[in-house]
This record gives sequence, structure tokens and C-alpha cells, in this order.
Amino acid sequence: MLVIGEKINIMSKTIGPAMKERDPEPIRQMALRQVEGGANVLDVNLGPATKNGPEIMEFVVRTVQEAVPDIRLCLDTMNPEAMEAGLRICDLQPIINSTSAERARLETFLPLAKTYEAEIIGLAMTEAGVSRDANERLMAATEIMAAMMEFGVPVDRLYLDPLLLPISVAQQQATEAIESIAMFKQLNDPPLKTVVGLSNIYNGCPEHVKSPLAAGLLALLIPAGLDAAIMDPNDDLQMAVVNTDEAVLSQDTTIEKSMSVLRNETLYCNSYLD
Ligand code: THG
Repeated sequence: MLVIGEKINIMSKTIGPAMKERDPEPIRQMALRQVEGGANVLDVNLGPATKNGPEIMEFVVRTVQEAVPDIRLCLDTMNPEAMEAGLRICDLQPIINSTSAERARLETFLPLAKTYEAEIIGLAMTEAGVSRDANERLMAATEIMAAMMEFGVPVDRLYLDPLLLPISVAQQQATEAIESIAMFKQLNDPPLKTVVGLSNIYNGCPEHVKSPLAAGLLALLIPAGLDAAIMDPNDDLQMAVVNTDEAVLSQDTTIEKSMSVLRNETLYCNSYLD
């Protein structure tokens, strides 16, 4: 499973000020730490940053690429100029995070995906807002898939995201998200890829619940067909689920490789870092 590290985020107490002050060191450290934890891709999340978006994006992309040159980036912003500024300087294939089924967003981000040969995350929501159930999510996903074809972006570059909502406000939604992942896999042959922002689930939950809740949900999402998660790669419990998936469910691995994954020093490194 693809682990997309979530921690280079303007909302973060250390990273937010570093982005604004153009201080590379905290960003460098956060990039290295996430890759040490097992991240395969790093999310660069500018949030709603409209002011100086392109300049901040360029600074963060350059800083992260210098620190971890082998790691792909997932550019997370609604600002099209900031997105393009980042895409233009990515050394490896980027992921655009994200479009939805809204026409304006499709028309903005699909041409960028085509020009920069990027992968793209499609959030299963429409003009009408966040979907209420798995069926509405499937409808939105179908619209995004059709638009990919219309704009000439190969559908194997799409990651469908059911949009996980906090369990504290919408308990039934987690079930709908699991069901959505299974339904997304049925949409196309070969199946499309899927992703979730795993930490959304524990927004507003007490601190001690967060890690086990995310890890438990991940263990339910993977067998439903989850291919990638935007998550905390330095959380031992969640990474144990990722590693167990690779060891137990992977079809193209040897038992020796599986066992070495389970013995991976990642699990030990993480407990020292915290
Ligand atoms: N789908 C897609 N993209 C997404 C999301 C999604 N991007 C944003 C978000 N959801 C996923 N990323 C994060 C990043 C950080 C946190 C949550 C989700 C976060 N972490 C700490 C916490 O909750 O304890 C707080 C960090 C801090 O304040 O220092 O909040 O669903 N496609």
C-alpha cells in the first residue's frame, strides 16, 4: 500500500510558521522523519493559502526534494496557480490533491494533470457538497472517471477518495466509506486506484483514541480495496497494519520478503523518535 505522509501541512504548529518564514530546516526534518517512518510519497499541504501560494509551493517543493530526492510529492492545494508552480518543478511524477466532480475543479485540474503527466486524486463529492452515502459517492466517482476520459487523462492515473468524515460527527459515514472503496473497485476493469485521508476519522476525538481508531479502520479499508492512504507514517500502530498487509495479503512476495517486512526496523525506529 502507498503511504502518503500527511505532516508537511500549513496547519501544523512547526510547519506552518516555517512555510511562512521560508525556514527550510523544520520542513527538511519533517520530510526525513516521515520517510524514515515508511512514507513512499509526501503530501505538501498549503491549505487555503491564497497569498503568495505559488512562491510558498515552490519553496516547499524545492526544500523537500533536496531532503528526499527519491520521494514523490502529492501537492495539496485548491489554488491553481500554486498547484501549477509546484507541478512545474517536481522531479518525479507528482500527484494532484485534488479535484472533485465539480465542473470548475475538473476544468482546472484535469488539464494540469494532462500537461504535467501527473496522477490525480478525485474526491467523491459534487456541486451539491459532501456525499451522504456510498451511492452518492459512486455517482460522483463515475462523473470524475468520465471527465478523465473527456480531458484525455488515462484513468489509471486516478485515485478515488470517498472522503472520510470524522467519526465524532458522522458515525455511519465510516461504513459508507468502506463500502464506497469496494464499489469504486467495481467501476472499471482494470480496477481504479483508491485513497483516503485516514486522519480525518479521528478529528475531535480524545488523543488516546486517535492511533487505534485510525489503525483499526485501516485494517477494514485495506481488504475492501484501499491502495493508498494520506496518513501519519510515524504512528507505530498504523504502520504495523500497513506492514502486516504487505506481509499477509501481498500476492507477489516470498515468505522471506514478508518476514523481513514484519521485522522491518521502522517499527523500532519510530518508538525511539517519539
Ligand atoms: N483526502 C485528500 N486530501 C486530504 C484529506 C483527505 N488532505 C488533508 C487531510 N484530508 C489529510 N491530511 C491531514 C493532515 C494533518 C492532519 C489531519 C489530516 C492533522 N494532524 C494532527 C492531529 O489531528 O492530531 C494535527 C497536526 C498539528 O496541528 O500539528 O490534523 O481526506 N485527498
